[in-house]
Order: sequence, then structure tokens, then C-alpha cells
Amino acid sequence: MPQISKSPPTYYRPQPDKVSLPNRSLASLRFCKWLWYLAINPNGRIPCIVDDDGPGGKTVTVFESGAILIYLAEKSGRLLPHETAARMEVLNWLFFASGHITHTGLGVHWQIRRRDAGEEHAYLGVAQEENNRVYGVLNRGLEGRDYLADDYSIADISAYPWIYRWRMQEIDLDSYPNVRDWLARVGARPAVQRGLQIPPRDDGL
Ligand SMILES: N[C@@H](CCC(=O)N[C@@H](CS)C(=O)NCC(=O)O)C(=O)O
Repeated sequence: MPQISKSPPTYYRPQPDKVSLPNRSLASLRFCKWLWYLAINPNGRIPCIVDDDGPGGKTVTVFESGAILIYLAEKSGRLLPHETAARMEVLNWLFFASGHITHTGLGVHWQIRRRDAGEEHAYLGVAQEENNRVYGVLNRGLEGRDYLADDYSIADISAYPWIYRWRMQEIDLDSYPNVRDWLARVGARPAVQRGLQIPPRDDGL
């Protein structure tokens, strides 16, 4: 009898990937419902960071991967432009990733159950339709562009760990050629390759 977890498997972890790409930090899922962790992130999920060396020497606590990306970009002065129009273009796609692309993970739980136990779920069709809509938006956004906001930015970092799982989401990538090319472009970046190996993985996702 196949073992089925009640929640999505811990190895399906695009949110912490977003942070390990630029930051190489990762919390352990075992601890994220413990009181000390909830005091840092009331949402009880990974990732979150505590920077003891924040601006003015203050300790800064940040949860939600999108907020962490903004914090790290501002701290490093990279991957988020200061000029308003360019900055907003990055933030448009960052929030799109946090608000929409993140939902591509919802169907994966049921896809894994179907794969491991042959169990169908009515939600799968709805999830598939929404996932294809999201890939369509990305494909249009990437028309004539190398990266989501022209230059490589935290928007790409936020989107990539989800889209990188396109096989798991049962997406026909050839239908989205701009996304396919962008995936190859982002995936070829040495820092992205290093980030995806933290922690080391052999799950093929
Ligand atoms: N909106 C949050 C989502 C965080 C999230 O869902 N994290 C998952 C891993 S990808 C998690 O902590 N799962 C463990 C759990 O729910 O207990 C973010 O972007 O940081």
C-alpha cells in the first residue's frame, strides 16, 4: 500500500527555494509549528529570516518569501531597481508570482496522490485550468523579453521555483515557448544552479 501524506510532501518546496537562490538559508519544516518559530513567523511556514545585522544595527524579522526577497534585494542593492517605473515592473511580477503563480502548487498535492495511489480528485481539473491560465499570462509577459521585468530580478527568482516544477504540474511546455526559453535562461545561471542544491536534493522535482 503506498504511503500518502496528508499534506503536500515536504520536498515540494518552491517558497524556500526562492530564498535559497539569493540567500542560501533554509529553515527545517520540522520546527515550523513550534512556538519559538511561530513567534518569528505566525504563519508557521518556511521560509522566514532573522537578520541580526539589519539597517542601523537593528534585528529585522521577515516572513513571506516575497517580503524576504524585497528585504534581501534592498539590503544588497541588487535585483530591484530604485527608479519607480522599473521598480514597479519588478513588483508587478513579484506580486503576480506571490498571488497567482504560487497557486500552481495547489493541484500538485492531488497530482501526487493520483500518481502514488491512483486517487482522482475533482479539484484537479480546476487547478489544471488555472495553471494553464497562469502559464499563458507568463508567456505573454515574456514576449520580446529575456526576463519578467527585462533585467533579471527578484521577480524571476520568485517565479522560477514554481515554474521549474512544470512537469509535476502536468504542463505542456511547448505551448508556452517564451516560458520554456525563460526557464532555460534562468536555469543556466550559475547562482540559480547553486541555490537549487541547497539543501542537496535528489527528488527530481
Ligand atoms: N506564502 C508563503 C507560503 C509558504 C509555504 O507555503 N511554505 C511551505 C513550503 S513551500 C511550508 O512551509 N509548508 C509546511 C507546512 O505547511 O507545514 C510564502 O511565500 O512564504
